[in-house]
Amino acid sequence: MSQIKSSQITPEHLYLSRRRFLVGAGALVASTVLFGACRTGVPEPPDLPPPSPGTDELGDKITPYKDITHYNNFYEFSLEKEDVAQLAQNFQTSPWTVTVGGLVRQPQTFDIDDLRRRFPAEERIYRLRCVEAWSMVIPWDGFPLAKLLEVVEPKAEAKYVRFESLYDPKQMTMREIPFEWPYVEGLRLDEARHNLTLLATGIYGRPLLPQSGAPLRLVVPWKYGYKSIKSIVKIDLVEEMPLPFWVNQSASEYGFYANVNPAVSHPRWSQASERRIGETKRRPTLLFNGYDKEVALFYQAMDLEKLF
Ligand SMILES: Nc1nc2c(c(=O)[nH]1)N[C@H]1C(S)=C(S)[C@@H](COP(=O)(O)O)O[C@H]1N2
Ligand SMILES: [Mo]
Repeated sequence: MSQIKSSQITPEHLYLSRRRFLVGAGALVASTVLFGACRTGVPEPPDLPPPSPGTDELGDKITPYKDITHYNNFYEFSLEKEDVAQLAQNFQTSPWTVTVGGLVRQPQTFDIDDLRRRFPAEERIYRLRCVEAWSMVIPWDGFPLAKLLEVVEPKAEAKYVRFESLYDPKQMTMREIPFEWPYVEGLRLDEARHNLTLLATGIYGRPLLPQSGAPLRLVVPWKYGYKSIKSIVKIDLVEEMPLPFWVNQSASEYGFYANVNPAVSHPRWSQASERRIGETKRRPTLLFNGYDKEVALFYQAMDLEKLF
């Protein structure tokens, strides 16, 4: 335990500015508990068997359910990955609506239950690579974002999709931190329409838990995890490039595209390798997180050093 560096238990996004947050958030943040430690008040997750075949298409093992649901980045609740599950356990995810509008012919507000009925979930086993250089393999249940976009009929002027998370300070515990809420993300329309781009409603065949972004979250497997915005309430088709939450906090460190790229370092750490949760040895990071065959065409003419 004593060998665990503070950099491993501190969100890398905030590593240098941690003191500032400690002052602001006080005891909540100071009560850091190492991953795997026993917590009181957190319902123990079941030990679910991973769906067959138990691996992704590269043969990488599916991450245990407990790790997927107890090591989370969800800053609306906490900066501490091990605390999110507990702090989010009473988050109200029903009733829930998602409003889809902007540059579309058929703007609509969808009830989450109608969405689920209308777009039956399929299973997608994807690698999730956080910009902090840890990763997991997650069996999602969900439907392609493209199906929802088809229903609302984007207009010709629509170039990007902008996503917004719920921000409800009555329920979300990170009230004092100096971030600009709500959490916002964006994709280029062609990226949004790619078949890999998923709106997830479940994990391991179970409905999403609050810590994972219930009841509806985006999953874009070839991009850093911060693009995969949680607990979505609003989706807008827009003409201008949206300003994502992390780009707004620190544009020199986080880009709009956020494509996983071992050759382009974060200014404070290398992206050449990663720590797969459950493994001890680091493993090399793959270009576009291993989805290069599917998405490389999108970025052929782009300078990925500049448009990171
Ligand atoms: N609303 C919201 N969405 C979010 C985040 C967040 O803090 N708030 N964190 C992002 C980051 S940095 C990552 S790595 C993934 C983590 O997803 P997971 O906790 O399900 O593994 O969620 C992303 N989506
Ligand atoms: Mo992340």
